[in-house]
Amino acid sequence: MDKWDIFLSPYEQAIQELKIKLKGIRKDYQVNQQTSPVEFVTARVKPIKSIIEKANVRNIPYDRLREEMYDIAGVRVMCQFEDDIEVICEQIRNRTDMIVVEERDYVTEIKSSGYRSYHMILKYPVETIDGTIVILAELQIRTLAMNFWATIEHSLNYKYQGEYPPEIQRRLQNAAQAAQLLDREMSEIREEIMEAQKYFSKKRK
Ligand code: 0O2
Repeated sequence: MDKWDIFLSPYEQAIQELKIKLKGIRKDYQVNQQTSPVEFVTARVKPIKSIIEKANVRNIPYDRLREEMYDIAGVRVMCQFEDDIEVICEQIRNRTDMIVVEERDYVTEIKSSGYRSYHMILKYPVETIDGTIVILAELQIRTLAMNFWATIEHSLNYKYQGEYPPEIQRRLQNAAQAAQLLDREMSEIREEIMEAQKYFSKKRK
């Protein structure tokens, strides 16, 4: 095993546990016959190449990575409606198995790129054979529309490294506004949608 495998092992464990716990919230709402604010959950450990690149840009030495790089473990929760974000945040804040150390509200404070999402930095204890290791993890909470935009922009950014041709830049800004409008429109008919989904899930049973 090389040093990266050993270093990343608690992060791998953390994302698996966090995924199960966040999916558990969804299940809990369902068994209580309530509509879940959690639609689906994804998680990843940052690739070694990206960790090294970010550490170089931010001047973070290897032995400070655990303290200073908070998104080595990344978990993403997608929801249907913008109001669900706050419901999920409250659930997370009230838990005793993870501690929220920072919150970044890019839903209200939209990034200049057009990016919208709610971020929480968590302290999460991982039990290992050498004792408890407390790691930092980044939880991103966003609607399906926010996720659609961010996923597309992320892959475009990979190609253009942030240096978008003006036409693409303009279209991305338009798409960000369209995603925002979509969230707003869906929120307006939220009750109708939820009723329909309740009816649909009853019928499937
Ligand atoms: P990946 O591939 O997702 O890991 P800071 O300078 O500390 O304020 P930092 O560290 O970039 O900024 O943190 P921030 O702003 O909270 O964002 C971290 C993550 O949010 C990013 O991780 C992305 O996942 C997402 N994100 C932030 N801004 C954008 C954006 O404009 N477009 C998209 N698509 N995603 C964004 P990484 O490490 O960039 O990437």
